[in-house]
Amino acid sequence: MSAELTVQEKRNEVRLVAVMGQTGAGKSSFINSILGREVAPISNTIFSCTNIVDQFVYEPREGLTVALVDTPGFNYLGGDDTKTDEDIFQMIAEFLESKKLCPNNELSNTVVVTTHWDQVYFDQYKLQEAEENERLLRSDGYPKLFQDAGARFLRTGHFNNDVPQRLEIRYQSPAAVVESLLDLELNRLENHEVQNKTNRQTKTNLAQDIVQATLNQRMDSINKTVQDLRSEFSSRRKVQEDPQKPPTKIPEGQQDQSSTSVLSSELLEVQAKLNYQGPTPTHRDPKTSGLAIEFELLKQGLNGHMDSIRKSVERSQAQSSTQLKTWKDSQKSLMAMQREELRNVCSEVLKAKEMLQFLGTELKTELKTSRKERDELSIEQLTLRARERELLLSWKIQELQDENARLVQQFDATQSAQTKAAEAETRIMREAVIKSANLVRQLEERCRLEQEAQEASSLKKKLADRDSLILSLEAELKRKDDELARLQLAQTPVRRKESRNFPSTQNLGKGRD
Ligand SMILES: Nc1nc2c(ncn2[C@@H]2O[C@H](COP(=O)(O)OP(=O)(O)OP(=O)(O)O)[C@@H](O)[C@H]2O)c(=O)[nH]1
Ligand SMILES: [Mg+2]
Repeated sequence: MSAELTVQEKRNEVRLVAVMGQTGAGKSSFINSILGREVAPISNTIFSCTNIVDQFVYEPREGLTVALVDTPGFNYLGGDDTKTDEDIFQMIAEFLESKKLCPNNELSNTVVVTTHWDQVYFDQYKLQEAEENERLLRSDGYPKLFQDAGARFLRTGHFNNDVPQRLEIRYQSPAAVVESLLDLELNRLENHEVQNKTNRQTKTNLAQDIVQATLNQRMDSINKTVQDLRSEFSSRRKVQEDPQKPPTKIPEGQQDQSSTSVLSSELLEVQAKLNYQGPTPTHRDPKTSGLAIEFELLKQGLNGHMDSIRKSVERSQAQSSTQLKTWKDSQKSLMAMQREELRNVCSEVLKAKEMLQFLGTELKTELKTSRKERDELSIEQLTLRARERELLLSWKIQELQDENARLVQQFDATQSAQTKAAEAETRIMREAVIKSANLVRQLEERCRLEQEAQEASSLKKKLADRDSLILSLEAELKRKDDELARLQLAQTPVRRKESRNFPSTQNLGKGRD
Protein backbone atom coordinates (compact mmCIF):
# COMPACT_ATOMS: atom_id res chain seq x y z
CA MET A 1 0.00 0.00 0.00
CA SER A 2 1.58 3.26 -1.12
CA ALA A 3 2.13 5.89 1.57
CA GLU A 4 1.09 8.77 -0.78
CA LEU A 5 -2.51 7.54 -1.08
CA THR A 6 -5.14 9.63 0.71
CA VAL A 7 -7.54 8.05 3.15
CA GLN A 8 -10.35 8.32 0.59
CA GLU A 9 -8.28 6.54 -2.02
CA LYS A 10 -7.44 3.93 0.53
CA ARG A 11 -11.15 3.47 1.23
CA ASN A 12 -11.64 2.45 -2.39
CA GLU A 13 -9.08 -0.25 -2.16
CA VAL A 14 -9.67 -3.94 -1.78
CA ARG A 15 -9.34 -5.05 1.84
CA LEU A 16 -8.17 -8.50 2.59
CA VAL A 17 -9.23 -10.37 5.69
CA ALA A 18 -7.46 -13.67 6.27
CA VAL A 19 -9.33 -16.14 8.45
CA MET A 20 -6.96 -18.47 10.26
CA GLY A 21 -7.36 -20.96 13.07
CA GLN A 22 -7.55 -24.58 14.15
CA THR A 23 -9.12 -27.12 11.85
CA GLY A 24 -12.84 -27.39 12.44
CA ALA A 25 -12.96 -24.09 14.32
CA GLY A 26 -15.50 -22.78 11.84
CA LYS A 27 -13.49 -20.53 9.51
CA SER A 28 -15.41 -21.52 6.37
CA SER A 29 -18.74 -21.29 8.23
CA PHE A 30 -17.71 -17.81 9.37
CA ILE A 31 -17.17 -16.74 5.73
CA ASN A 32 -20.38 -18.41 4.55
CA SER A 33 -22.33 -16.61 7.26
CA ILE A 34 -21.01 -13.24 6.05
CA LEU A 35 -21.80 -13.94 2.40
CA GLY A 36 -25.17 -15.45 3.25
CA ARG A 37 -24.63 -18.58 1.17
CA GLU A 38 -22.41 -21.66 1.21
CA VAL A 39 -19.49 -20.55 -0.93
CA ALA A 40 -16.77 -22.21 1.14
CA PRO A 41 -17.19 -25.96 1.65
CA ILE A 42 -17.70 -27.07 5.26
CA SER A 43 -17.84 -30.47 6.86
CA ASN A 44 -18.39 -31.99 10.26
CA THR A 45 -16.12 -35.02 9.97
CA ILE A 46 -12.90 -35.37 11.95
CA PHE A 47 -10.94 -34.71 8.76
CA SER A 48 -9.93 -31.22 7.72
CA CYS A 49 -12.21 -29.83 5.07
CA THR A 50 -10.52 -26.81 3.49
CA ASN A 51 -7.24 -27.87 1.91
CA ILE A 52 -6.37 -24.84 -0.20
CA VAL A 53 -6.20 -21.11 0.39
CA ASP A 54 -9.13 -19.48 -1.38
CA GLN A 55 -10.70 -16.04 -1.40
CA PHE A 56 -14.35 -14.90 -1.53
CA VAL A 57 -15.08 -11.32 -2.46
CA TYR A 58 -17.97 -9.11 -1.31
CA GLU A 59 -18.79 -5.42 -1.06
CA PRO A 60 -20.00 -4.38 2.40
CA ARG A 61 -20.23 -0.69 1.46
CA GLU A 62 -19.90 1.32 -1.69
CA GLY A 63 -16.32 1.64 -2.79
CA LEU A 64 -15.10 -0.99 -0.38
CA THR A 65 -14.40 -4.51 -1.59
CA VAL A 66 -13.46 -7.12 0.94
CA ALA A 67 -11.71 -10.37 0.06
CA LEU A 68 -12.28 -12.98 2.74
CA VAL A 69 -9.49 -15.52 2.61
CA ASP A 70 -10.33 -19.03 3.77
CA THR A 71 -7.34 -21.09 4.84
CA PRO A 72 -6.71 -24.72 5.78
CA GLY A 73 -6.80 -25.18 9.56
CA PHE A 74 -3.84 -25.78 11.81
CA ASN A 75 -3.47 -29.30 13.23
CA TYR A 76 -4.52 -30.41 9.74
CA LEU A 77 -5.79 -33.94 9.49
CA GLY A 78 -6.23 -34.95 5.88
CA GLY A 79 -7.90 -38.06 4.55
CA ASP A 80 -5.17 -38.88 2.04
CA ASP A 81 -2.62 -36.11 2.53
CA THR A 82 -0.78 -34.53 5.43
CA LYS A 83 0.07 -30.91 6.08
CA THR A 84 2.11 -29.55 8.95
CA ASP A 85 1.42 -26.12 10.46
CA GLU A 86 4.54 -24.92 8.63
CA ASP A 87 3.08 -26.15 5.31
CA ILE A 88 -0.09 -24.20 6.05
CA PHE A 89 1.83 -21.03 6.94
CA GLN A 90 3.78 -21.52 3.74
CA MET A 91 0.57 -21.83 1.70
CA ILE A 92 -0.84 -18.66 3.26
CA ALA A 93 2.41 -16.79 2.69
CA GLU A 94 2.51 -17.92 -0.96
CA PHE A 95 -1.09 -16.83 -1.46
CA LEU A 96 -0.40 -13.40 0.03
CA GLU A 97 2.74 -13.13 -2.05
CA SER A 98 0.75 -13.93 -5.20
CA LYS A 99 -1.50 -10.98 -4.26
CA LYS A 100 1.60 -8.83 -3.80
CA LEU A 101 0.77 -8.48 -0.12
CA CYS A 102 2.69 -9.15 3.01
CA PRO A 103 1.07 -9.88 6.35
CA ASN A 104 0.39 -6.83 8.48
CA ASN A 105 2.34 -7.05 11.66
CA GLU A 106 0.17 -4.70 13.65
CA LEU A 107 -1.72 -6.76 16.14
CA SER A 108 -4.38 -4.11 16.69
CA ASN A 109 -5.71 -5.21 13.29
CA THR A 110 -6.36 -8.63 14.65
CA VAL A 111 -9.58 -9.88 16.14
CA VAL A 112 -9.40 -13.14 18.02
CA VAL A 113 -12.76 -14.80 17.46
CA THR A 114 -13.87 -17.81 19.44
CA THR A 115 -16.65 -19.88 17.86
CA HIS A 116 -19.35 -22.42 18.82
CA TRP A 117 -20.71 -20.22 21.67
CA ASP A 118 -24.25 -21.14 20.66
CA GLN A 119 -23.51 -24.64 21.93
CA VAL A 120 -22.88 -23.42 25.47
CA TYR A 121 -24.67 -20.10 25.79
CA PHE A 122 -28.01 -21.50 26.81
CA ASP A 123 -26.60 -23.87 29.43
CA GLN A 124 -25.40 -22.01 32.52
CA TYR A 125 -22.94 -24.72 33.55
CA LYS A 126 -21.40 -25.16 30.09
CA LEU A 127 -21.21 -21.40 29.64
CA GLN A 128 -19.30 -20.98 32.91
CA GLU A 129 -16.90 -23.73 31.88
CA ALA A 130 -16.33 -22.17 28.45
CA GLU A 131 -15.78 -18.72 29.95
CA GLU A 132 -13.23 -20.15 32.35
CA ASN A 133 -11.44 -21.81 29.40
CA GLU A 134 -11.48 -18.53 27.53
CA ARG A 135 -10.04 -16.72 30.57
CA LEU A 136 -7.22 -19.27 30.79
CA LEU A 137 -6.61 -18.96 27.06
CA ARG A 138 -6.25 -15.20 27.31
CA SER A 139 -3.88 -15.32 30.25
CA ASP A 140 -1.09 -17.23 28.54
CA GLY A 141 0.85 -17.74 25.32
CA TYR A 142 -0.02 -15.97 22.05
CA PRO A 143 -3.54 -14.97 23.08
CA LYS A 144 -2.04 -12.98 25.96
CA LEU A 145 0.33 -11.25 23.56
CA PHE A 146 -2.61 -10.43 21.30
CA GLN A 147 -4.55 -9.14 24.28
CA ASP A 148 -1.66 -7.02 25.54
CA ALA A 149 -1.24 -5.58 22.05
CA GLY A 150 -4.85 -4.37 22.02
CA ALA A 151 -6.33 -7.09 19.81
CA ARG A 152 -10.01 -7.58 20.54
CA PHE A 153 -11.57 -10.84 21.64
CA LEU A 154 -15.02 -11.58 20.29
CA ARG A 155 -17.36 -14.52 20.49
CA THR A 156 -19.56 -15.89 17.76
CA GLY A 157 -21.70 -18.89 17.03
CA HIS A 158 -24.62 -20.16 14.99
CA PHE A 159 -27.20 -17.93 16.62
CA ASN A 160 -29.69 -18.33 13.73
CA ASN A 161 -27.83 -15.84 11.54
CA ASP A 162 -28.49 -12.98 13.95
CA VAL A 163 -27.03 -12.62 17.39
CA PRO A 164 -30.00 -12.22 19.74
CA GLN A 165 -30.43 -8.68 20.98
CA ARG A 166 -30.19 -9.67 24.58
CA LEU A 167 -26.66 -11.01 24.15
CA GLU A 168 -23.81 -8.80 25.23
CA ILE A 169 -21.54 -6.83 22.94
CA ARG A 170 -18.91 -9.55 23.14
CA TYR A 171 -21.11 -11.78 21.00
CA GLN A 172 -21.08 -10.72 17.38
CA SER A 173 -22.26 -12.15 14.11
CA PRO A 174 -19.41 -12.94 11.66
CA ALA A 175 -20.46 -10.00 9.50
CA ALA A 176 -20.28 -7.64 12.49
CA VAL A 177 -16.86 -9.02 13.40
CA VAL A 178 -15.49 -8.23 9.92
CA GLU A 179 -17.26 -4.87 9.91
CA SER A 180 -15.65 -3.86 13.20
CA LEU A 181 -12.33 -5.15 11.91
CA LEU A 182 -12.66 -2.98 8.79
CA ASP A 183 -13.71 0.04 10.87
CA LEU A 184 -10.70 -0.52 13.00
CA GLU A 185 -8.49 -0.59 9.93
CA LEU A 186 -10.08 2.53 8.44
CA ASN A 187 -9.80 4.42 11.74
CA ARG A 188 -6.23 3.39 11.88
CA LEU A 189 -5.62 4.73 8.39
CA GLU A 190 -7.36 8.00 9.24
CA ASN A 191 -5.25 8.42 12.31
CA HIS A 192 -2.22 7.32 10.39
CA GLU A 193 -0.57 10.73 10.31
CA VAL A 194 -0.93 11.38 14.03
CA GLN A 195 0.22 8.01 15.19
CA ASN A 196 3.60 8.30 16.77
CA LYS A 197 6.45 6.12 15.66
CA THR A 198 7.18 4.73 19.09
CA ASN A 199 3.71 3.32 19.25
CA ARG A 200 4.15 1.63 15.89
CA GLN A 201 7.50 0.35 16.95
CA THR A 202 5.96 -1.14 20.10
CA LYS A 203 3.33 -2.91 18.05
CA THR A 204 5.89 -4.22 15.58
CA ASN A 205 7.99 -5.32 18.52
CA LEU A 206 5.02 -7.13 19.88
CA ALA A 207 4.65 -8.92 16.59
CA GLN A 208 8.28 -9.83 16.79
CA ASP A 209 7.67 -10.95 20.37
CA ILE A 210 5.14 -13.40 19.08
CA VAL A 211 7.60 -14.80 16.61
CA GLN A 212 10.18 -14.89 19.39
CA ALA A 213 7.72 -16.57 21.74
CA THR A 214 7.04 -19.17 19.06
CA LEU A 215 10.73 -19.79 18.65
CA ASN A 216 11.25 -19.92 22.42
CA GLN A 217 8.45 -22.39 22.80
CA ARG A 218 9.93 -24.52 20.03
CA MET A 219 13.39 -24.32 21.63
CA ASP A 220 11.96 -25.23 25.04
CA SER A 221 10.22 -28.22 23.63
CA ILE A 222 13.36 -29.29 21.72
CA ASN A 223 15.49 -28.86 24.86
CA LYS A 224 13.02 -30.82 26.89
CA THR A 225 13.03 -33.61 24.31
CA VAL A 226 16.87 -33.64 24.31
CA GLN A 227 16.93 -33.76 28.13
CA ASP A 228 14.40 -36.56 28.19
CA LEU A 229 16.46 -38.46 25.65
CA ARG A 230 19.60 -37.89 27.67
CA SER A 231 18.12 -39.06 30.94
CA GLU A 232 16.59 -42.04 29.21
CA PHE A 233 19.92 -42.84 27.59
CA SER A 234 21.84 -42.56 30.87
CA SER A 235 19.33 -44.69 32.74
CA ARG A 236 19.61 -47.30 29.98
CA ARG A 237 23.38 -47.15 30.18
CA LYS A 238 23.30 -47.65 33.96
CA VAL A 239 21.28 -50.75 33.47
CA GLN A 240 23.61 -52.06 30.77
CA GLU A 241 26.87 -51.19 32.50
CA ASP A 242 29.02 -53.83 34.22
CA PRO A 243 28.34 -53.42 37.92
CA GLN A 244 31.92 -54.65 38.65
CA LYS A 245 33.50 -51.72 36.84
CA PRO A 246 31.42 -48.60 37.15
CA PRO A 247 32.65 -46.08 34.58
CA THR A 248 32.15 -43.18 36.96
CA LYS A 249 34.80 -44.63 39.28
CA ILE A 250 38.38 -43.85 38.17
CA PRO A 251 40.18 -47.13 37.41
CA GLU A 252 42.80 -48.16 39.90
CA GLY A 253 45.71 -47.71 37.44
CA GLN A 254 44.53 -44.22 36.66
CA GLN A 255 44.26 -43.44 40.39
CA ASP A 256 47.78 -44.64 40.86
CA GLN A 257 48.90 -42.70 37.88
CA SER A 258 47.55 -39.48 39.31
CA SER A 259 48.87 -40.18 42.79
CA THR A 260 52.31 -41.04 41.40
CA SER A 261 52.37 -37.93 39.30
CA VAL A 262 51.59 -35.87 42.45
CA LEU A 263 54.22 -37.76 44.35
CA SER A 264 56.89 -37.32 41.69
CA SER A 265 56.19 -33.61 41.46
CA GLU A 266 56.62 -33.38 45.29
CA LEU A 267 59.82 -35.32 45.04
CA LEU A 268 61.13 -33.07 42.35
CA GLU A 269 60.35 -30.14 44.57
CA VAL A 270 62.21 -31.69 47.52
CA GLN A 271 65.06 -32.56 45.21
CA ALA A 272 65.25 -28.99 44.01
CA LYS A 273 65.37 -27.83 47.60
CA LEU A 274 68.00 -30.43 48.45
CA ASN A 275 70.08 -29.55 45.44
CA TYR A 276 70.24 -26.03 46.70
CA GLN A 277 73.66 -25.79 48.18
CA GLY A 278 73.70 -22.21 49.28
CA PRO A 279 76.65 -19.95 48.67
CA THR A 280 79.94 -21.37 47.28
CA PRO A 281 82.04 -23.51 49.77
CA THR A 282 84.75 -20.87 49.91
CA HIS A 283 82.36 -18.52 51.66
CA ARG A 284 80.74 -21.28 53.73
CA ASP A 285 80.58 -20.94 57.53
CA PRO A 286 82.88 -23.57 59.19
CA LYS A 287 80.26 -24.12 61.91
CA THR A 288 77.79 -25.45 59.37
CA SER A 289 80.10 -27.89 57.57
CA GLY A 290 79.20 -30.74 60.02
CA LEU A 291 75.64 -30.11 59.37
CA ALA A 292 76.34 -30.17 55.63
CA ILE A 293 77.80 -33.64 55.92
CA GLU A 294 74.76 -34.71 57.86
CA PHE A 295 72.60 -33.08 55.29
CA GLU A 296 74.46 -34.86 52.52
CA LEU A 297 73.89 -38.20 54.22
CA LEU A 298 70.22 -37.41 54.64
CA LYS A 299 70.06 -36.45 51.02
CA GLN A 300 71.55 -39.76 49.96
CA GLY A 301 69.07 -41.60 52.16
CA LEU A 302 66.27 -39.67 50.70
CA ASN A 303 67.50 -40.32 47.17
CA GLY A 304 67.51 -44.01 47.94
CA HIS A 305 64.00 -43.71 49.31
CA MET A 306 62.96 -41.81 46.23
CA ASP A 307 64.36 -44.49 43.99
CA SER A 308 62.38 -47.10 45.81
CA ILE A 309 59.29 -44.93 45.53
CA ARG A 310 59.93 -44.38 41.81
CA LYS A 311 60.27 -48.09 41.32
CA SER A 312 57.05 -48.73 43.18
CA VAL A 313 55.37 -46.02 41.10
CA GLU A 314 56.69 -47.61 37.92
CA ARG A 315 55.39 -50.95 39.12
CA SER A 316 52.01 -49.55 39.93
CA GLN A 317 51.99 -47.73 36.60
CA ALA A 318 52.70 -50.98 34.78
CA GLN A 319 50.00 -52.66 36.85
CA SER A 320 47.48 -49.94 36.21
CA SER A 321 48.23 -49.90 32.47
CA THR A 322 47.50 -53.63 32.40
CA GLN A 323 44.33 -53.01 34.36
CA LEU A 324 43.44 -50.14 32.04
CA LYS A 325 44.02 -52.35 29.02
CA THR A 326 41.80 -55.03 30.54
CA TRP A 327 39.15 -52.43 31.35
CA LYS A 328 39.42 -50.99 27.84
CA ASP A 329 39.09 -54.46 26.36
CA SER A 330 36.08 -55.20 28.51
CA GLN A 331 34.59 -51.83 27.52
CA LYS A 332 35.27 -52.58 23.88
CA SER A 333 33.53 -55.93 24.11
CA LEU A 334 30.71 -54.27 26.06
CA MET A 335 30.40 -51.63 23.37
CA ALA A 336 30.47 -54.29 20.69
CA MET A 337 27.71 -56.05 22.55
CA GLN A 338 25.78 -52.82 22.87
CA ARG A 339 26.35 -52.08 19.20
CA GLU A 340 25.04 -55.52 18.37
CA GLU A 341 22.08 -54.90 20.61
CA LEU A 342 21.54 -51.52 18.99
CA ARG A 343 21.71 -53.15 15.60
CA ASN A 344 19.10 -55.61 16.74
CA VAL A 345 16.97 -52.79 18.09
CA CYS A 346 17.42 -50.92 14.79
CA SER A 347 16.39 -53.90 12.77
CA GLU A 348 13.43 -54.32 15.14
CA VAL A 349 12.59 -50.64 14.67
CA LEU A 350 12.88 -51.09 10.91
CA LYS A 351 10.62 -54.10 11.13
CA ALA A 352 8.21 -52.12 13.28
CA LYS A 353 8.37 -49.30 10.76
CA GLU A 354 7.69 -51.71 7.93
CA MET A 355 4.90 -53.14 10.01
CA LEU A 356 3.56 -49.65 10.63
CA GLN A 357 3.82 -48.85 6.94
CA PHE A 358 2.04 -52.05 6.17
CA LEU A 359 -0.60 -51.21 8.79
CA GLY A 360 -0.77 -47.70 7.36
CA THR A 361 -1.35 -49.08 3.86
CA GLU A 362 -3.89 -51.49 5.28
CA LEU A 363 -5.56 -48.66 7.17
CA LYS A 364 -5.57 -46.56 4.03
CA THR A 365 -7.09 -49.44 2.08
CA GLU A 366 -9.56 -49.89 4.92
CA LEU A 367 -10.23 -46.18 4.86
CA LYS A 368 -10.78 -46.29 1.12
CA THR A 369 -13.09 -49.27 1.55
CA SER A 370 -14.97 -47.52 4.33
CA ARG A 371 -15.18 -44.40 2.21
CA LYS A 372 -16.51 -46.48 -0.64
CA GLU A 373 -18.91 -48.10 1.80
CA ARG A 374 -19.84 -44.69 3.11
CA ASP A 375 -20.48 -43.53 -0.47
CA GLU A 376 -22.53 -46.63 -1.14
CA LEU A 377 -24.36 -46.09 2.12
CA SER A 378 -25.02 -42.50 1.24
CA ILE A 379 -26.33 -43.60 -2.16
CA GLU A 380 -28.48 -46.16 -0.36
CA GLN A 381 -29.52 -43.46 2.07
CA LEU A 382 -30.45 -41.24 -0.84
CA THR A 383 -32.45 -44.06 -2.42
CA LEU A 384 -34.14 -44.72 0.91
CA ARG A 385 -34.85 -41.06 1.31
CA ALA A 386 -36.28 -40.96 -2.21
CA ARG A 387 -38.43 -44.00 -1.34
CA GLU A 388 -39.42 -42.39 1.91
CA ARG A 389 -40.34 -39.27 0.00
CA GLU A 390 -42.37 -41.37 -2.46
CA LEU A 391 -44.14 -43.09 0.43
CA LEU A 392 -44.76 -39.80 2.07
CA LEU A 393 -46.11 -38.47 -1.19
CA SER A 394 -48.40 -41.47 -1.67
CA TRP A 395 -49.59 -41.05 1.95
CA LYS A 396 -50.15 -37.42 1.26
CA ILE A 397 -52.01 -38.26 -1.97
CA GLN A 398 -54.15 -40.75 -0.04
CA GLU A 399 -54.77 -38.15 2.63
CA LEU A 400 -55.64 -35.59 -0.02
CA GLN A 401 -58.01 -38.04 -1.71
CA ASP A 402 -59.68 -38.76 1.65
CA GLU A 403 -59.86 -35.09 2.30
CA ASN A 404 -61.31 -34.61 -1.19
CA ALA A 405 -63.97 -37.26 -0.59
CA ARG A 406 -64.78 -35.67 2.74
CA LEU A 407 -65.03 -32.30 1.08
CA VAL A 408 -67.27 -33.73 -1.69
CA GLN A 409 -69.52 -35.20 1.03
CA GLN A 410 -69.55 -31.90 2.82
CA PHE A 411 -70.27 -30.20 -0.49
CA ASP A 412 -73.17 -32.60 -1.20
CA ALA A 413 -74.53 -32.07 2.29
CA THR A 414 -74.21 -28.34 1.88
CA GLN A 415 -75.82 -28.53 -1.54
CA SER A 416 -78.78 -30.58 -0.25
CA ALA A 417 -79.09 -28.18 2.65
CA GLN A 418 -78.97 -25.36 0.16
CA THR A 419 -81.63 -27.07 -1.99
CA LYS A 420 -83.79 -27.54 1.09
CA ALA A 421 -83.25 -23.96 2.04
CA ALA A 422 -84.06 -22.89 -1.52
CA GLU A 423 -87.22 -25.01 -1.43
CA ALA A 424 -88.18 -23.54 1.90
CA GLU A 425 -87.44 -20.16 0.50
CA THR A 426 -89.58 -20.87 -2.57
CA ARG A 427 -92.34 -22.13 -0.32
CA ILE A 428 -92.08 -19.09 1.86
CA MET A 429 -92.01 -16.93 -1.27
CA ARG A 430 -94.99 -18.65 -2.67
CA GLU A 431 -96.83 -18.21 0.62
CA ALA A 432 -95.70 -14.64 0.69
CA VAL A 433 -96.92 -14.18 -2.89
CA ILE A 434 -100.26 -15.73 -1.95
CA LYS A 435 -100.40 -13.59 1.15
CA SER A 436 -99.51 -10.50 -0.81
CA ALA A 437 -102.11 -11.43 -3.49
CA ASN A 438 -104.67 -11.78 -0.69
CA LEU A 439 -103.59 -8.49 0.71
CA VAL A 440 -103.83 -6.95 -2.74
CA ARG A 441 -107.24 -8.48 -3.09
CA GLN A 442 -108.26 -7.16 0.33
CA LEU A 443 -106.77 -3.84 -0.60
CA GLU A 444 -108.68 -3.83 -3.86
CA GLU A 445 -111.80 -4.85 -1.97
CA ARG A 446 -111.26 -2.07 0.48
CA CYS A 447 -110.66 0.35 -2.40
CA ARG A 448 -113.78 -0.89 -4.08
CA LEU A 449 -115.68 -0.54 -0.82
CA GLU A 450 -114.26 2.87 -0.34
CA GLN A 451 -115.16 3.72 -3.94
CA GLU A 452 -118.63 2.28 -3.38
CA ALA A 453 -118.88 4.26 -0.16
CA GLN A 454 -117.79 7.34 -2.05
CA GLU A 455 -120.24 6.50 -4.82
CA ALA A 456 -122.90 5.86 -2.15
CA SER A 457 -122.17 9.14 -0.48
CA SER A 458 -122.24 10.93 -3.89
CA LEU A 459 -125.47 9.07 -4.64
CA LYS A 460 -126.71 10.01 -1.20
CA LYS A 461 -125.75 13.56 -1.96
CA LYS A 462 -127.39 13.31 -5.38
CA LEU A 463 -130.39 11.79 -3.61
CA ALA A 464 -130.38 14.59 -1.08
CA ASP A 465 -130.07 17.05 -3.96
CA ARG A 466 -132.90 15.28 -5.74
CA ASP A 467 -134.89 15.20 -2.47
CA SER A 468 -134.32 18.89 -2.08
CA LEU A 469 -135.13 19.26 -5.78
CA ILE A 470 -138.26 17.13 -5.24
CA LEU A 471 -139.08 19.13 -2.18
CA SER A 472 -138.64 22.32 -4.15
CA LEU A 473 -140.56 20.75 -7.04
CA GLU A 474 -143.24 19.59 -4.57
CA ALA A 475 -143.30 23.04 -3.13
CA GLU A 476 -143.50 24.41 -6.66
CA LEU A 477 -146.09 21.79 -7.46
CA LYS A 478 -148.03 22.61 -4.34
CA ARG A 479 -147.72 26.22 -5.15
CA LYS A 480 -148.89 25.41 -8.70
CA ASP A 481 -151.61 23.16 -7.29
CA ASP A 482 -152.67 25.92 -5.06
CA GLU A 483 -152.54 28.24 -7.99
CA LEU A 484 -154.38 25.66 -10.02
CA ALA A 485 -156.99 25.25 -7.31
CA ARG A 486 -157.40 28.95 -7.23
CA LEU A 487 -157.64 28.94 -10.92
CA GLN A 488 -160.07 25.99 -10.76
CA LEU A 489 -162.05 27.75 -8.25
CA ALA A 490 -162.01 30.66 -10.52
CA GLN A 491 -162.66 28.64 -13.62
CA THR A 492 -164.60 25.52 -12.55
CA PRO A 493 -165.70 24.40 -16.06
CA VAL A 494 -162.11 24.72 -17.25
CA ARG A 495 -160.99 22.66 -14.29
CA ARG A 496 -163.15 19.73 -15.06
CA LYS A 497 -161.80 19.54 -18.54
CA GLU A 498 -158.19 19.86 -17.27
CA SER A 499 -158.70 17.17 -14.59
CA ARG A 500 -159.02 14.63 -17.33
CA ASN A 501 -155.44 15.56 -18.77
CA PHE A 502 -153.47 16.16 -15.51
CA PRO A 503 -153.04 13.79 -12.46
CA SER A 504 -153.88 15.14 -9.09
CA THR A 505 -151.01 16.44 -6.84
CA GLN A 506 -151.81 13.50 -4.50
CA ASN A 507 -151.14 10.90 -7.20
CA LEU A 508 -148.03 12.68 -8.35
CA GLY A 509 -146.43 12.41 -4.87
CA LYS A 510 -147.24 8.65 -4.67
CA GLY A 511 -145.66 7.84 -8.07
CA ARG A 512 -142.46 9.58 -7.10
CA ASP A 513 -141.90 7.48 -3.92
N1 LIG B 1 -22.87 -24.87 16.55
C1 LIG B 1 -21.88 -24.33 15.84
N2 LIG B 1 -21.29 -25.06 14.87
C2 LIG B 1 -20.31 -24.49 14.15
C3 LIG B 1 -19.86 -23.17 14.41
N3 LIG B 1 -18.88 -22.88 13.51
C4 LIG B 1 -18.73 -23.98 12.75
N4 LIG B 1 -19.57 -24.95 13.12
C5 LIG B 1 -19.68 -26.31 12.57
O1 LIG B 1 -18.40 -26.91 12.69
C6 LIG B 1 -18.15 -27.75 11.56
C7 LIG B 1 -16.84 -27.36 10.92
O2 LIG B 1 -16.94 -26.06 10.40
P1 LIG B 1 -16.04 -25.51 9.18
O3 LIG B 1 -16.53 -24.16 8.85
O4 LIG B 1 -15.96 -26.50 8.09
O5 LIG B 1 -14.63 -25.39 9.92
P2 LIG B 1 -13.24 -24.97 9.30
O6 LIG B 1 -12.54 -24.20 10.33
O7 LIG B 1 -13.43 -24.30 8.00
O8 LIG B 1 -12.55 -26.37 9.14
P3 LIG B 1 -11.35 -26.79 8.14
O9 LIG B 1 -11.72 -26.32 6.77
O10 LIG B 1 -11.30 -28.26 8.25
O11 LIG B 1 -10.13 -26.13 8.67
C8 LIG B 1 -19.34 -27.58 10.61
O12 LIG B 1 -20.21 -28.67 10.82
C9 LIG B 1 -20.00 -26.31 11.07
O13 LIG B 1 -21.40 -26.33 10.84
C10 LIG B 1 -20.49 -22.42 15.49
O14 LIG B 1 -20.17 -21.29 15.80
N5 LIG B 1 -21.48 -23.06 16.16
MG1 LIG C 1 -12.84 -24.71 6.14
